[in-house]
Amino acid sequence: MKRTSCTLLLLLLFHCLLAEDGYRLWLRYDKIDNNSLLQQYQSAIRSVHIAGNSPVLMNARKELLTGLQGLLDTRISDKTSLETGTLLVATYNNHETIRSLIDQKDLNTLGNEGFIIRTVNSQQKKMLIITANDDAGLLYGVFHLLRLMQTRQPIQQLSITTAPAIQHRLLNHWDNLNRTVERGYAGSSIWDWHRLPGYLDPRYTDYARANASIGINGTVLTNVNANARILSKEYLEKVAALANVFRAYHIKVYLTARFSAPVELGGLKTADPLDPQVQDWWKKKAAEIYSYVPDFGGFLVKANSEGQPGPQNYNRTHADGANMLADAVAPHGGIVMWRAFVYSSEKPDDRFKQAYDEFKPLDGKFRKNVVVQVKNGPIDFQPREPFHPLFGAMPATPLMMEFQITQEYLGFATNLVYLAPLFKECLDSDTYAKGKGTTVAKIVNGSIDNHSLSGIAGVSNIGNDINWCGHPFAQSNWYAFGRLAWTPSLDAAQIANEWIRQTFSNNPSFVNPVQEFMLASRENTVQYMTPLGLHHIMGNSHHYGPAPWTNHAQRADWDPVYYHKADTTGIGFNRTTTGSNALAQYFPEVRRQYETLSSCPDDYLLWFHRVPWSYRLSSGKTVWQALCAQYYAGVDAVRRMQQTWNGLETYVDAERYNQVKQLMAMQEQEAVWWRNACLLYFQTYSRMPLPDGYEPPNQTLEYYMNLRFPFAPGI
Ligand code: BDP
Repeated sequence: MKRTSCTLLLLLLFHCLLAEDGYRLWLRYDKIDNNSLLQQYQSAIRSVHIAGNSPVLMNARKELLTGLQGLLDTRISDKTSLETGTLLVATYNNHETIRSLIDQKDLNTLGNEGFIIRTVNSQQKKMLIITANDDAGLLYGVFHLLRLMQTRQPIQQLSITTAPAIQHRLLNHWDNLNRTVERGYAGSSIWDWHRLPGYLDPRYTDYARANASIGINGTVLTNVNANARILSKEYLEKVAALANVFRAYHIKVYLTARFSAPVELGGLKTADPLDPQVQDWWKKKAAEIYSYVPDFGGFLVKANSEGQPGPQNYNRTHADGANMLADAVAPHGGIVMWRAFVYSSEKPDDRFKQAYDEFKPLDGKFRKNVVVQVKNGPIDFQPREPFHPLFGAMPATPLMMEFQITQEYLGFATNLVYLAPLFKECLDSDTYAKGKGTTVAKIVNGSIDNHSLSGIAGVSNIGNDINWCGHPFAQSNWYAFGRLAWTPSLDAAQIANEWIRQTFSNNPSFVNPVQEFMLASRENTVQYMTPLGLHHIMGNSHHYGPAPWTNHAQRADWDPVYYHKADTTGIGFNRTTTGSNALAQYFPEVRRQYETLSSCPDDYLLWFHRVPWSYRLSSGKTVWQALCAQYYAGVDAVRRMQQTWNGLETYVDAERYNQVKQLMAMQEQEAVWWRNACLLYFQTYSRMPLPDGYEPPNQTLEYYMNLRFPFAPGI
């Protein structure tokens, strides 16, 4: 009896240890289950030697030894002697053998973050080398090698040289000091401000490991709708404690600066950027911040946008505001990321146009350490948006990309939507700014206009949920963001493939179908939410679910009716010369493509054109028929995805299998909700029937219009 309960207890303990709650993300390092591959790996890496002892290198070492021990199921020792099977990790300058085996020229283009992984032969000894100019590169190289092994790639004959295309690769946390997260769907903020700096949650280290593993080198800790208190001594001590953890993973800390802080914190009468006292206040504040965090990255600023204070309160320009802050951090090597997400309720003009109209005239007027941070599209992180017309329009100013990883407009944390195709669609868009091939990616990496400053930011989807991101598959969006920030030319399929293998399983019977539905998931979501170029038709303020009927916000451009403009004569926003003429902000090649009805892709139709309900698309369907077809196809695709998942039970741990299954059931219901609500509403204008054969909506329009969500997350 006693023995049985003991065994049961042990079994339970064992189960708990193995429980896949998603906490380990893509860094699981479970034993390689293929024996011949295991042997190959074991013979390729028999010992390691890591030369140096900086904090970054010590973390690289720890990760490498933990990873190898897990994957190879044997203890790998760290030995100084070089033998066959040694994995040597050292900077070029720090190891004689590396200098004798690698040509220094090969490191010329690597900067301080790039690395080389190479199989070499030295005095008949076959070894593996990870080298770089700097320890940061070694850390990234170690993670890369572990990724190769986790994804079961051959490592016998490696020759890899890689460096990041973009300099600043940042997460933006929209986290508030009270631990709520604006547009956060994965619990509370992971920053436990109350217990900082005394208590360092181990999560901070795991957060840093995860980011370093995908090349993210900076984090903005606080919400763009900023609280000045973060700049107080009390909070700077807490920030410093986080920075100390992150520094050893080559991650810099940045903060959002509330423009009115000199008034709120400093007791000044004004925050006018041209006022010497205000300038002085920021200089002293910057010096104070650097006394706590010597490698502080700089400020991210949302100014004169959605009620935030800014230089325009004092009749100054965005450049005046940005430059003042830039001067304050410049002596310490900091940067200012000034957001271009501005639109004003006083202006009657199309919201699409406002950021361009305000910022383009300021091109060339910013200090060298300012980068203007532009959202991927001109409105706001919609399921599909055309690229922002500012990309390519400000050659004298570095422009940083802002993507949203958290799914504010893409189904929160209940919808499985893999975002790499969305990110790629934007990065690969051709702006034609300097002729054909001037892609958004080339503007952002600074290569087109020779900017030494470059950056990319992703609004984080991380919270204190045990699996970090709420939906197990939402982790893939954090992962994809990092991988694309390092190499924007990577393929969305490759990234999905890597992520699935590391996060779930290497079994092709699992990898292939999952990869397939991940890759289709964004397009499917567009179909059941906003097909044919519809945009911003979700519930006001919380943005949960459809509400195309809403027309009562304080501002017209917060209302869905502003964007779809449906009535009995037609649907869509005319942004051509006969409408708002927003298209004039693009270079002619882009403009012409969108402006001409026959060449405007269906995907963007209602972004740029207003058409009658009977307008025929190239498929021969009318707009109404195409809308119906897309909404129904989107729901069907979710159902197919559910079926696929149901067939994969044997390849997944029970915890994650069931979690995903339940979330997919919610996604199906939400997709049906979107489809029914939107079609019933638009039908009141099209006055056309649903084409034959479609399942009829199971609720009335009135039912959908009466749904209320006072406690929707993320507000
Ligand atoms: C919108 C969000 C809002 C953000 C704003 C921004 O709804 O919560 O504060 O963007 O980016 O997407 O500043």
